[in-house]
Amino acid sequence: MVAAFCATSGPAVNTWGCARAPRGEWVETLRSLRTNAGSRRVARRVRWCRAAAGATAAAGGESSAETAPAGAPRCGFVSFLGPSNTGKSTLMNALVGAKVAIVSPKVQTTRTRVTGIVVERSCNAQLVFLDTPGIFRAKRRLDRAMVRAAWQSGSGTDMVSLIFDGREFWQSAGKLNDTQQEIVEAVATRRANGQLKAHVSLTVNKIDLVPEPERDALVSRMREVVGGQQAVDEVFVVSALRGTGIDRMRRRLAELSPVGPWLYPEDDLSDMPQRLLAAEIVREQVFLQLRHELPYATAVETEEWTERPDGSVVILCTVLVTRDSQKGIVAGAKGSRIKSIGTQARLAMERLFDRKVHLYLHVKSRKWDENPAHFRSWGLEYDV
Ligand SMILES: Nc1nc2c(ncn2[C@@H]2O[C@H](COP(=O)(O)OP(=O)(O)OP(=O)(O)O)[C@@H](O)[C@H]2O)c(=O)[nH]1
Ligand SMILES: [Mg+2]
Repeated sequence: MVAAFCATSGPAVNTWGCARAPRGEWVETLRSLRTNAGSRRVARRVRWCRAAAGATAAAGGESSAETAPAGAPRCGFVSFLGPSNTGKSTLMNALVGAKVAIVSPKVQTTRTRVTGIVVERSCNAQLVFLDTPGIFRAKRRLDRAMVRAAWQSGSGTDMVSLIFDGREFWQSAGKLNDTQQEIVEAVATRRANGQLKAHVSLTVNKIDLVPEPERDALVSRMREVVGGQQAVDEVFVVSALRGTGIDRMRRRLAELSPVGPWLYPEDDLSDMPQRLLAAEIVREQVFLQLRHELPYATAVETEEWTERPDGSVVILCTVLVTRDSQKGIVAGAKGSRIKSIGTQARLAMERLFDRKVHLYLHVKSRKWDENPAHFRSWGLEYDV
């Protein structure tokens, strides 16, 4: 162990830097986060959730928007699929109205499926979003596992949304890049052979980065290129960062949700265990504060979570690197880097968990990227 650092409580500051929730009400804390086996495969999970709630409406089943009695509760699962860095996690946070997924300007930030839950009152609907790792040409084992998890996320959900970067499309003069093309073709093929029955939408994100006069033409072009390949039913145009188009998208997805009971308590914003969320919060700071390849060699585990009688919580997280030589870089001069990571992470945790947090960070070197148990704990397959 090179560094052990305790970030004790200070003034609570919102360090999330996420767009203000466009649904009008900013949800400040994650309440009733429940523990579950996050590693369950998506299709099984959706089925299980529905069975547990006694739901009768199957994904894409008979109880469609058209035939449902007015005001009947709805519950819809929506998975996101898209290249890395297109704003999937930012979009899910915006739709949910709270920060449940970590975000960074670096590619491949999200490593597993992350759930975000929200209620859309106008349709009496609960929406369950599955944010996924980005699709990219994966070489390392972890990358391959991430990409596979992303592809699997669409199975069994009611809706799939392809999240593409509008500015990138604009900069490429209206051509899909290889990854976008691969996604569109895969979706079209799966739809054609009946493997994918979900409603598929295309979400053009980062529209704020496209000059206003160009936007309509860009969206028409994208419809043409993607719609022409039988891949999508509908197009949403949004800026997840600015909140543009988010209300409309949430309402529409709620309308498309099958009739059935809500599967989570009304206040739930995610079903990720708190220990996993704590680790993710530290990992976000690792991504934001460390440079070059180091974030990709890093994983974070929560080793201890101890509730104190005064309501505070003691959390011990370990930052894992793959080589001894990387420990010093994570620690920084006189431990300054790990101290800064700890301070920012602790502030974010206090905000999220709505309580005082005593955060201890250790840095250890371990071949975590060759450990099947580590993959399993994140719901990822090892043998890919
Ligand atoms: N300008 C602008 N930036 C955005 C928007 N949405 C996301 N971003 C930025 O894009 C970067 C990537 O966002 P993420 O939400 O982490 O993207 P992601 O698709 O989840 O990335 P991976 O998890 O790596 O696949 C961050 O710097 C975001 O702030 C948007 O609508 N407009
Ligand atoms: Mg992400």
